[in-house]
Order: sequence, then C-alpha cells, then structure tokens
Amino acid sequence: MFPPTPSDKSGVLVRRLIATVAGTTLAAATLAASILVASQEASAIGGVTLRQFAGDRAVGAAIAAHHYNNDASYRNLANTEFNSVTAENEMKWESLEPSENSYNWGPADQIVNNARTNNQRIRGHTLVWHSQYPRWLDSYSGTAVQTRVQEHIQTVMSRWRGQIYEWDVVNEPFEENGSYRNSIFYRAWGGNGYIAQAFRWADAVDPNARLCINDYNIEGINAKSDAMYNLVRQLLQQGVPIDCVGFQAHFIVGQVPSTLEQNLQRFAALGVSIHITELDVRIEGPVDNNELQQQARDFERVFRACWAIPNCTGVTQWGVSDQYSWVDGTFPPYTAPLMISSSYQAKPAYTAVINFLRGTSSGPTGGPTTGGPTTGGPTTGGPTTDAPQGACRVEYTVVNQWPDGFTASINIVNTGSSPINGWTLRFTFPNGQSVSHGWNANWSQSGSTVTAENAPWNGTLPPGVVVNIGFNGLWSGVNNEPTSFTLNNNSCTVV
Ligand code: 9MR
Repeated sequence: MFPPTPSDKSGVLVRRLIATVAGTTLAAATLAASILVASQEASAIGGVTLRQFAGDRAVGAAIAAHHYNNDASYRNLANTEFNSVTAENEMKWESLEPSENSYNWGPADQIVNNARTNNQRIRGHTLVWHSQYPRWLDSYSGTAVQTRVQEHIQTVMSRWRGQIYEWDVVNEPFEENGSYRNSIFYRAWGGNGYIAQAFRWADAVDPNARLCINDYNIEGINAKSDAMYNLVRQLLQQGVPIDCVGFQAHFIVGQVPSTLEQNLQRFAALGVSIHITELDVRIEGPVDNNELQQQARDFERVFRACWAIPNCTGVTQWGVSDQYSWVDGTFPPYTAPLMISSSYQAKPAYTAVINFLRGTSSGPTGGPTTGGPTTGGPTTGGPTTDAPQGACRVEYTVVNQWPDGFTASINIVNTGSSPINGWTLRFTFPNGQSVSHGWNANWSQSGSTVTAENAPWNGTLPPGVVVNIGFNGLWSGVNNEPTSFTLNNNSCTVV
C-alpha cells in the first residue's frame, strides 16, 4: 500500500474544514429558499421499487432533462425506481458553457432540483473529459487551457457545492493499451499532471464531495485497468485527494469480464471507494428470450460484485429505460441494454436485480418502506442542535489500513421508534488518530473528538434505516477503534 504523506493530508484537512463551513452555509441557504416535497408517486412497474431495497448504496440512473420533461412514464420511473441520478449530458462542459463565459445552467439545475425533490442523490458528470468540451477551448493551449480548466472546475462545482455526493472529476484519460490519451488537457500540461491538478482544484471547491476518476473497459484486468490502478496508487501516494474510481461498465450480453470481481476488489483494496457508473448490457437485435435471461444474469452479477465490497457505493445504469439509450444510435444493431424495456416494463434483468437486492436488504421489514441513502434528505434543513431523540446503533469498521493511514466505514442505525431529523455523531479516537477526509457527512475534529454532522441528503433517519458514512484517517503506533459513540448526545450501542 502507498499511503498519502501526513504533511500533504494535514494540508488537505485544513482546506477541507474551511471549505466545509462555507459549503454548509450555502447548502442551508439553498435549502431554506426551496420548498421541497418528497415524491408520493407509485412506480409504474409494480408495488415495490429498486430504491426501496438499496440499503445505503446507490441504485442510480442517467437522466436526460428533455425526456424527463416530455415523457411522463420516463419521469415516473426515474423518480420512483432510483435513489441516485447522473445527468447524461447536461453537466458536460459543452452543455454548460457553449460560448466562453456564457453559461446554460437550466437543464442541469433542473436535474439537480428534481433529484432533491425526489430524495435522490446526485452524481456529477463530468469535469475534465476529452469529449464534449466546447469548441472554443480549442483556440487555447498551454497555460491558457490550464487557467480555463481551473475556472471551469471552480464555477461548476461551486454552483452545486454540498449537493453533489460524487463527481467524475476526470473522465476517460486512457487509451485501450494503457497509454495516456493525447487530449487537449494532456498537451496543455505536457503530460498527465492535469489529473492530479484537477483533483486538487476540485477538492478545494467541495471537500465533502467524493472525487472520482471514471473510465470504460477497466472492469476486468487488462492493460487499461492496470494503467488506471497504477495511476490511482501513485495519486494516493502523492497525497492527491482522489476518493473513488468509476467503472463505466458498457457491456455486451454474455461478455462481462471473468475478472470483474477480482479487479474491483484490487481497486477497493487501495482504500478508494468504487462505483459502477454507466452500466448497460447491449444485445444484438432482434432480441430473444435467451438473451434477456443472460442479460439478467449479467446485471445481477454486476450488482453482486459491487454489494460484496463494503466501499462500493453503488451501481448506476446508463439511462432509465431502453427507449432512449445511446446504444441504438451508436452500435446498431445492438439494442435493449437496460433493466426497463422501451415500453416501460420490467425486464428479466430488473426482476433479477430487485430479487437480489431484496435478498440482501437489511432493516426490520426487509426494507420496502425505506429509501436507502437518500431518505428524507432534501426536506431537512441540515444538522440540528443536539436535541435528544431516539436511540442508535453504530458499527465502526476499519475497511483498509496501511502503514500510517486507514479507511473507516461507520453504519448508523436509528433503533428508536420515530425518525431522527438532523443528526450529529460524536466519538473519540483512543490512539491519537485523525480524520483527513470524510464523506457522507460534514466532518470536523477537535483534539481527539470527532464530530460528523449529517449531509444535506441524509439528515432524516427513519427507524431501522442505516446511514453509512466514512473517512480516511491517519494513525501511528496503534489504531484501536473508538469504543463509544453518541448520536444527538444519546449513547449508541456499538456492534
Ligand atoms: O449517453 C451519452 C450520449 O447521449 C452522448 O451523445 C454521448 C456523447 O459522447 O455521451 C454519452 O455518454 C457517455 C458518457 O458521458 C461517458 N461514457 C460513455 C457514455 C456513452 O457514450
């Protein structure tokens, strides 16, 4: 393992804490200004939905604003089945800034607002990508490109600071053979230095967002995923604030790589989280039932592979239904790559995934009344003061440890009988450890006491629902687990 250096990480911590205060204020102001009502819709597919069994993971979909506006069935399924959304195109640079300094925020804002209304988390996609950047950028080179990339990251991430839980900061940096793509960014920096720089700039803007590098054809072990693995390891070693690797997972039916599980696990073992960001499994038309059954096995396998890894944050499919998938236009005669059909019916893949999720979901009733990581999020006004409410259970797990660093995951369960609205978790490190970067909460530390206040999207904690938070920390000598935790000043059971 190659830990981040302590000096770099403490610098990151100071920046993160300062920016956290600013981000919290902004998020609270935004929330106060909006009246947000959780969706009461029932899914058009059936009585239960994927998101009800997601636990603390994301079951997401890429959303297109114009289909959302024009197609009620699409909108219904987008709202009811998924607890996480990604803008399919609306947050790309060419969409946001088609002419220099002239921004088109409307469609992306709408996706953010709709997601918040429907208690969904939002993945940001994508900041630095060789494709779908505006043509005007091509008139620049060298440091002029660098300046504009910095402005782009700052402007875009600031707009939704505190509202986006994961950002694809860098997208598709590698060629298939594992060499760096010769993009405008690669040329402007004279090498791969743009990647570390983009993460540092992104971290300075929204230190609580999980910052990802995302690519395709890195799902199995091959030259490209080896290159990605080595890059992520080096970035961590250099103290670059990278938190996550996105595996796009654009598959052909029956061709999910045999090394998928092994590959995801080697990345997770680096201490980063992982996300299956753009899953689809295309079939060569005309589609027959055997192929739909194979597609179901492929989908279930990907969910299983993710769910087997504690720091796999979820699976996002690339679209809502087969109706508008990018696949038909790009790979004819391939078609029908998603879990929901073009007529908005559940396909065998949907059934396989919901059965898998039902089988693994925890919680008092198997989970059908809970909304996973997004429960109640946007309707709460952020952390409250420590009003005593409810009892709690906490599970603290060191999921990875290296010579002076570690990653910890904390599950918090409301074991009381009424919802907790706004929460603050406190615990004390026994051996001088420190938090260098946390996620899914606003983190701070004073002496050995650590405080984690709910993020805007997970402030409401219904009875029996688990919320997962985590952090990367530093340790030396001994790294014992904290033995007592309080939630809103109430002692929690520790398991
Ligand atoms: O699905 C997107 C499609 O509508 C766009 O035309 C296309 C343009 O390149 O991008 C598609 O999404 C891509 C994603 O942003 C990055 N990974 C590959 C996806 C499929 O091409």
